Amino acid sequence: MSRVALISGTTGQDGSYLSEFLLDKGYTVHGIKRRSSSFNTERIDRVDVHPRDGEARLFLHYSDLSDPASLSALIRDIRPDEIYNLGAQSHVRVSFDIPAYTADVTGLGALRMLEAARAADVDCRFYQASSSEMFGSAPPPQREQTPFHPRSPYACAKVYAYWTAVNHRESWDMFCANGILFNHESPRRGENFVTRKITRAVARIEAGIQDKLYLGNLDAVRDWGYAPEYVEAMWLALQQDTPDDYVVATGEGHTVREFVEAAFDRVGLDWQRYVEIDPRYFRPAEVDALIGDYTRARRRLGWAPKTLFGDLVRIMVDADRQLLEDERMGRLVRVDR
Ligand code: NAP
Ligand code: F7E
Repeated sequence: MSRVALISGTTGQDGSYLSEFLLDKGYTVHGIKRRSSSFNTERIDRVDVHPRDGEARLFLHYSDLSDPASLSALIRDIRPDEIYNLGAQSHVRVSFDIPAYTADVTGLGALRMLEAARAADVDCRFYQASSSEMFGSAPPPQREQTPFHPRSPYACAKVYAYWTAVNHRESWDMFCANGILFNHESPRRGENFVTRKITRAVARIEAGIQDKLYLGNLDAVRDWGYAPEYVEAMWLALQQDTPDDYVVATGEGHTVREFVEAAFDRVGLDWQRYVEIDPRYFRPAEVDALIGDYTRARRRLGWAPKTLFGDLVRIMVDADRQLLEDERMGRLVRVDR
């Protein structure tokens, strides 16, 4: 019998990579997709039938983290062995514009999933997608023991979800693990996060169809890793004998300015001719520097990052150049590029 996983946020960057990872391991994967007025399954359309045996083992269901009845019904029907709660309003800047919605989906959504699992009385393990944003203004390097100091409605919601998972572990003896993941990127990254915004702009500027790139704070330091590697850490966190919380990071910090410079360098352009600062992209409260210490993940999960900053920039710029080329040639465009 194949193991059964339920993923919220299946249609997002991490959800799509995690679905592929679990299918490769022989899991049956159930994903939550939410209703939207236009297609939102582009990232996982390519994996709806698993290539190994031609048999569909990825199933998508309409539900929503704001809708407890549908979550309960789904968990009761599917009876998953593992639940990965990746769904969220995940944009930090946007969370200042829609704070109550962010708290509801990103914070209370975790509680709804946990309570639905508890009410269904299924013997399952629960992964909560926690975030380095919870550390906020705590100075680097940040590790599991570092006190949280959230700096946005998004980060506050993630702190609530983190403690709710810990509380379910302590109160109800549920197997709940938090992955405290630092920024991780890929060609599937949403286009309004800074790395993808930059790599997409570099490809368009090189092709002559964009002339400027408007950005906010170039001094922020982030620890950027490669998303396909980070989903393995999620899975590993649920394969341990006892549940715990893990920082997942590269341990390297770089400024947004360094990312810009490296991305323009890749195509032989001088970034200073194209980048302008637009204060609209500044945040009411900024997180200045996030650099993770992943010692616990390395020791206990045997996990370590393989793709570091320079390779990540290259992968993303090259993917966006290829995507643009495919679009211009009218070729079938796949998210994986
Ligand atoms: P993402 O690409 O923004 O994906 C978010 C997913 O959540 C999407 O599938 C989205 O659906 C879904 N979602 C949004 N609102 C929902 C709702 N009301 N009900 C159900 N699903 C909903 O995020 P990601 O980068 O893959 O990140 C995955 C998780 O890890 C998120 O919880 C994020 O906060 C957290 N995280 C991310 C990072 C990072 O650097 N990427 C770091 C730490 C933690 P649509 O496709 O329909 O929008
Ligand atoms: O910003 C600066 C911005 O939006 C990174 C999410 O996945 O990782 C992500 O959150 C930095 C910030 O990611 C622009 O001010 C400058 O300092 O790419 P970002 P984030 O806020 O770090 C964490 C770990 C998560 O959990 C989140 O879900 O870049 N920045 N100029 C800009 N950022 C954006 N988006 N756009 C700009 O124009």
